[in-house]
Amino acid sequence: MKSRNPEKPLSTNPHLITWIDKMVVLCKPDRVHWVDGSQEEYDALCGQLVATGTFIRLNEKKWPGCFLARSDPSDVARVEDRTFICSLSKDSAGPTNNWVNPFEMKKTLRDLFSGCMRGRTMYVLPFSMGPLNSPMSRIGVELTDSAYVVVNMRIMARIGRPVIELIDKGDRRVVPCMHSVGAPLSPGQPDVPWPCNKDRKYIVHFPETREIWSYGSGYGGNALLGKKCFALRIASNIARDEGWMAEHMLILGVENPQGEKTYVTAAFPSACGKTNFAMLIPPKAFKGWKVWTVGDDIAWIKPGADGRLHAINPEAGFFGVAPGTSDKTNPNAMKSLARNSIFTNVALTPDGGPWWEGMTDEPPAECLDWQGRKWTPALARETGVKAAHPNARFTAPASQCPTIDPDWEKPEGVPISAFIFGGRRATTMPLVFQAFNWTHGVYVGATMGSEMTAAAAGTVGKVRRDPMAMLPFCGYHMGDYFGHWLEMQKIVRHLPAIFHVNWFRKDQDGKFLWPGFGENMRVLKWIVDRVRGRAAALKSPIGWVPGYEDIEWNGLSFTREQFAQVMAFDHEAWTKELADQEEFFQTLGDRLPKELVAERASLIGRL
Ligand code: SAT
Ligand code: MN
Repeated sequence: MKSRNPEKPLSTNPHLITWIDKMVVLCKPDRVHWVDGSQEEYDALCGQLVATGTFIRLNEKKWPGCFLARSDPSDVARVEDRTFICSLSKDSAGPTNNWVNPFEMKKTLRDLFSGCMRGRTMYVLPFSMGPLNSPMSRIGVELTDSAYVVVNMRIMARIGRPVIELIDKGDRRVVPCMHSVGAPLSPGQPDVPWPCNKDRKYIVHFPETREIWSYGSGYGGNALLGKKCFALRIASNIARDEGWMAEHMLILGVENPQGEKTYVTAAFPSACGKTNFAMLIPPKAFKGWKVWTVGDDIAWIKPGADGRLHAINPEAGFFGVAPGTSDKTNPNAMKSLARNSIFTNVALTPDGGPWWEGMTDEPPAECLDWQGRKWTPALARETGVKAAHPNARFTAPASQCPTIDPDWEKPEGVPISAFIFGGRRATTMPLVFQAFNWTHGVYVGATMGSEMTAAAAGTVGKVRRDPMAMLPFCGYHMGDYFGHWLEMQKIVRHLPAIFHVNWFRKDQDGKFLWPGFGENMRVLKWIVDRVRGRAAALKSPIGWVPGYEDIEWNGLSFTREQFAQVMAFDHEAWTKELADQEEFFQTLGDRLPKELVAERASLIGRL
């Protein structure tokens, strides 16, 4: 059968056209639409989503260009148990990834995708991860039957015609990304606002052939394939092969009153405050200090000609957690999402605005919850029901962030001086410490732990090992990934210093010991001063730590005792921590680099 595509292809690339033709035959969409990425097309698609009930247009006066979507209650987060790394050998995927033989999986997918787009439009969505003119950028084409995905991807990536131009030059490898919500329509069957497949979801990666196939979900990282699937799982494979790093890290620049700028990246697991940290506003006492935002989720990091590591943000937007975001906690995020943004699974106020827990001091007297049911504060008190889903998200253009760094789209990226690791830990981990050296830093990242959040389906609150915040995102064997980190010290002349932070330590009564948010600037300043050789530190068994005097306290009353508490070294907790770390290391078998075994031995010695 020849292509059912009546629309003229935007590309002349024969490989691309052949692949699309094949996929049209497989998926049998009613129509094919080539996404040009224009404003007119975006507006038309949003209009269509309003007409089909997927989108609700928000109050145009208060929320210009904004829409609200409610997902199916079964499709609200990433599905890690349905995420697969189908490398040729099981061993390459490693014990932390689900693996299925790629030939078997291809067969499964072929069956699933057969006719899966019946009654729907297949959108041909070309996208670039990274600025179009950056040598560090990578290109993909997502074939999707979801218009919701197309409009979200237009915010999250560079899409459309300019990307086709790059593809048509013919010298760029394209990552093919198949996506279907897995809900074909028979003739005359009415559509639902959030089509998905409740029972069968597959988020599949083929590292060797660099392909992504996603079926059954329309939500976030499951469906916006440029994000976690490409920019982390596939890119981590490419990066290992080519000697760079694809990391789950925010990127920010700290400018001091003298105008000196220092860039750092930070790896925290999903929903642990990366967006807040990336948009931090220094406390009043930090006159003349500024924090600039480069990215809030993913960093592609490559050795530059100057012997330093340089990072780009492969994304163009923020897909941030809404609950807890407010003018107090993150005014820059609030300004970023004030217009031209898409809200998914938040509540709807009577005057046509979005709302979520923590957005305002006073909840609205009444609203519709994320599933469109009536919600009141009284009802919430009685039943505990939330107005917004805990993993409700905003999709907002990065260019709208008031603190977006003037260099955020610089093709060669920004030079990185420090890597920061951190998790959500009620106990054990101090506010901050610095690794003794690169290898020790890799050990610190490799042993990271964090309480689980609503960003993934699963148990919320349980501590799990999440090395470098990459557990759900590393597209190959975690032991080899640690090896790659260690390798980097052989190819990078001026390595960043490595730090670990924990904003979430609690006292015996469950109260946070550290105020967090803007006050994190005090820790950030110490980090910057350390890498600039201006701050002192004390040697502790776990790394270099600041003394009380080494932190700037101007404007915050935080006593020596409080500092001692948030920095406290708890021998018993660390004994347990080490046992837990060891249990994780054991799962990696002989792929665990010897250097990390040695680091562990010296840590035990120091304790
Ligand atoms: O993967 S998502 O993009 O849905 C969000 C996250 O988990 O960080
Ligand atoms: Mn993330």
